[in-house]
Amino acid sequence: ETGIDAWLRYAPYPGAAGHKAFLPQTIFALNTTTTSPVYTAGTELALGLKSIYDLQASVEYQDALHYTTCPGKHLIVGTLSSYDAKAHGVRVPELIEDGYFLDITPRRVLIIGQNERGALYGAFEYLNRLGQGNVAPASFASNPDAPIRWVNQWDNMNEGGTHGSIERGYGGVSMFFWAGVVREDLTRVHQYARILASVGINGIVLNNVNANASLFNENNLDGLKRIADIFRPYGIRIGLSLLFSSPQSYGGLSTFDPLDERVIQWWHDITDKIYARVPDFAGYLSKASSEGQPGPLTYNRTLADGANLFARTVKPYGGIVLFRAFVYDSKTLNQTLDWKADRANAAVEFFEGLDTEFADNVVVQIKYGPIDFQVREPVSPLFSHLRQTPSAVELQVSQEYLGQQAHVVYLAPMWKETLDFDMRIDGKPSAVKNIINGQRWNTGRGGYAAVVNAGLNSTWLGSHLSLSNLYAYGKLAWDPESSAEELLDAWTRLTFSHDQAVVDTVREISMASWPAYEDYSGNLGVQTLTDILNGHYGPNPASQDGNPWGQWTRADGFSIGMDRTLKNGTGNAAQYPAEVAATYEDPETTPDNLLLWFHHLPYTYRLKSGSTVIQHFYDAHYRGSAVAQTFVTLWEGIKDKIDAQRYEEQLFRLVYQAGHSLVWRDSITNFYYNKSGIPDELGRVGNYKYRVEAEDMQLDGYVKYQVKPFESASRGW
Ligand code: BDP
Repeated sequence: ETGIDAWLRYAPYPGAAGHKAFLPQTIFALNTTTTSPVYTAGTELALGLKSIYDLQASVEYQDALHYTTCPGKHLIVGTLSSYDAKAHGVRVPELIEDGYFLDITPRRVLIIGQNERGALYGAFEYLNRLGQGNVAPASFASNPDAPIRWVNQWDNMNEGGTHGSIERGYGGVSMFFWAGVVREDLTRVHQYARILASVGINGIVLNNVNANASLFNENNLDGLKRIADIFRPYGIRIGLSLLFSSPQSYGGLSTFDPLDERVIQWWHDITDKIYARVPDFAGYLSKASSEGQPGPLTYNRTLADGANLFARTVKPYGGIVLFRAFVYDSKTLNQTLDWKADRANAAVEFFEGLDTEFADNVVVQIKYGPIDFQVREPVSPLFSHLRQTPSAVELQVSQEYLGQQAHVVYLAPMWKETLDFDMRIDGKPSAVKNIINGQRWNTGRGGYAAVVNAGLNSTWLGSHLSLSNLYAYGKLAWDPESSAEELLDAWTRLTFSHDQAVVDTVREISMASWPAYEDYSGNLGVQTLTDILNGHYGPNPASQDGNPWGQWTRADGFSIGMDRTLKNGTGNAAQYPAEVAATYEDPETTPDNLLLWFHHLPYTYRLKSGSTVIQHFYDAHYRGSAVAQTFVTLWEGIKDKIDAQRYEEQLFRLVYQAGHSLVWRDSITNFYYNKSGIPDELGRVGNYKYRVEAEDMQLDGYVKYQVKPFESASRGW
């Protein structure tokens, strides 16, 4: 198996024979339009029944149910408007947009969506149960926690190029674009739509946030229509990232000032052209005035001026704008000159005073932490500053700083920590999940975005195990109360096998993976300690200081960490609501795992665990990499229980991860040993007598190479 069907492979269920009596033989899908989600649901249900239970159900597509009493065991899938519940004596619980009612009895299955999309979600939920061998009666309504459940692709246009790259994509080239144009063959888009819809995703931004305006040429606009047509039967609407300076760089105007009439008109014209082709276009995503990207600040306009410019163009069509809070000015960050400079402060500072200024169809999209997708960050303080403006959390399925799919890192536990975190705004319960779903302020509703960056690789993301993150993302956006373990177990059964040993093994590896990665990469909130200058991949703690991105550790010979207190540091702790601020202001009350995020402390500082900072570094790195070694053995234990192709491909990655975790361990421990001069109490650091040095080997076809950073090789070569 290649992995291409992800968790929708509908593998034959081992106990199929005994279950058949409970399954429908006829499916009534209440929409005859082949491009409707309800029609899709009918086809998908038939496929699942055939594939999982070898049951050839017939599908009857009708616009309204022709029968008062349906014959035989049957399934009805429709919407509140196509299915006359009252006439059939059915009481449907309250449904909100995209929600569904699933009623399974031994005689019939009823799937009623609040809308077409909801019906499709109900169908996928039913199939999810069937795939796990669950045919038991059930009756419940399920409503999404938030209306925005989007994925962001960072696919490049590669205009004038010869390929279709994806920024921070580790699963192959773009399925949408190739050398500046929309691909002719969009087969994979169809498969991707199916996977996304099955976990409740309802929107997708197709192109890189570092956007390119060539999407707007007539040919590409027609291409967008083709893409939207593929997503529509799956209830997914497309959106686009915008390059703020397009009116000038692409449109030939002399300005891109968001308040200039010509600029406004230009964006209206473009938007009209898009909607003429894609009437259900979801809206725009904007990265502006960030990391060298043009934006409203170029003209001394506010971020709200920028967001509202786009918001007004899509408003008549019901579109929205996701305006990213990832705004900081890398040029002004200069750590050597200004001890108080702090990129973590930027978002709150830039959005200061703007809460009342945004148009009502603007949602601010905020990365989970104040810096950038690190292995451990506190929740972004901006979540507590927007009371009138809806917000969405931005997560990253693409493991940019987290091993880039070469390392297994199951992210649901990390995301849940973010979503559950209580900001205590005004001293009242204010969990992030209840801020983004609109409950906390009772204003607009925001939601969820995740950078996914799936590509043409048959594994979609680059490795088989990383797909659990996409599954869990969709499910958590639907219901943030879901348990990380339960999601994982369901995913494993659907993806690999029902065998309990497989389920247990994948669980053991996955649940240990984020803590292990944190242990062997960056501890105590010091950030991931990857190479900052280039790929964000392997260890390079030296690159964490003296870079223009403000990802600093401020490590010297005696101490380490960013002082973000109000008292002595950058004041970042004070950007949080009072109770949280007080916790972070004092090292005694700051949780150990964020200690160096908020405080600059001697290597000899004692943690709550009793260990010193430096000894914790050493211990954690040895512990984490030791855990990574167990992944290989665990995986080998299920060799005969899953298909050979996926077994071998994943094994290859786990062996690699085990090795790379040692590179991580030795690099980081060596680096801080060299810096601090404090030896490891257990005498491990710097002691590499077991190693075979490449430079001692007889090399044929290899050249000697001085490794940078030097500490990544035991003797530098
Ligand atoms: C950083 C990525 C960069 C993105 C940027 C963003 O390294 O490729 O453009 O975030 O989110 O993490 O805009």
